[in-house]
Amino acid sequence: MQFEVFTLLPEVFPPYLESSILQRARQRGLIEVHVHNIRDYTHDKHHTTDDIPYGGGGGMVMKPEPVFDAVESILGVQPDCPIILLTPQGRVFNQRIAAEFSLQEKIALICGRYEGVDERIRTRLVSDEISIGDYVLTGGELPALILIDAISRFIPGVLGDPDGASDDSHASGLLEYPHYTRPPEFRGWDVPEVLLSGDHAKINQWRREQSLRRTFERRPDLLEKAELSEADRKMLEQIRKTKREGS
Ligand code: JBB
Repeated sequence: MQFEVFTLLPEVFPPYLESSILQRARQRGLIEVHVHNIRDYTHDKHHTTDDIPYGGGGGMVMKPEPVFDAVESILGVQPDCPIILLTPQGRVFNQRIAAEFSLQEKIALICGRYEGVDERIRTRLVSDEISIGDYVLTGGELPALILIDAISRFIPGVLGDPDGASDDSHASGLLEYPHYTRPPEFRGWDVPEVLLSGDHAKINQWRREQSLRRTFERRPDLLEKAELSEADRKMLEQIRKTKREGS
């Protein structure tokens, strides 16, 4: 899969892309990330990428010409891949959207700066607007890296194991159960007995209960869309009951 990134801060991408899993994915040819500096597509002496807003008011707006020129010179004038603008005005990104984008051969990511972009970029160039959450950032670069990371994990081979992204938090729609590793006792704090028992049926049952309990306590909103078995529903009813009794 190919990511074409358009940004005024190209230097922030390599350090993250050169580390760990994404580096390996790139070396194996599973993903390619091409970062383009929007400033290279300006034509004036000062390489201007922003301007004051029509109608007045504060702040600066990203000019349309350099963004259109950059995207069109890389993708052509009638691009057939998604062209994503990272913006707090977009649909909120999640695991389902990541999985959908991972089916694409190529996607473009446009990183806004200043107080936002000229509206014609949204309406005449961009196909999708995506937000990573309800907070304000100084630019779309970190959101773009988050999309690259979350989407790449769905590409077969990127995680290096055949199970891929299927076992994660959010894959089943539930939060993960608690994880422990050695030592079995650390500063007097023990690993739960069941995990040392070797009884895998019991371990799986314990983990499922923990996932349900955590999701109920921390993210009850997720339970509405989670895939639950009849046994899960019974377990949840138990969890709800013990909560009501205040234990
Ligand atoms: C950015 C977070 C953009 O597109 C907008 C907008 C509003 C305020 C600031 C910015 C800067 S770029 S991308 C994700 C911020 O409405």
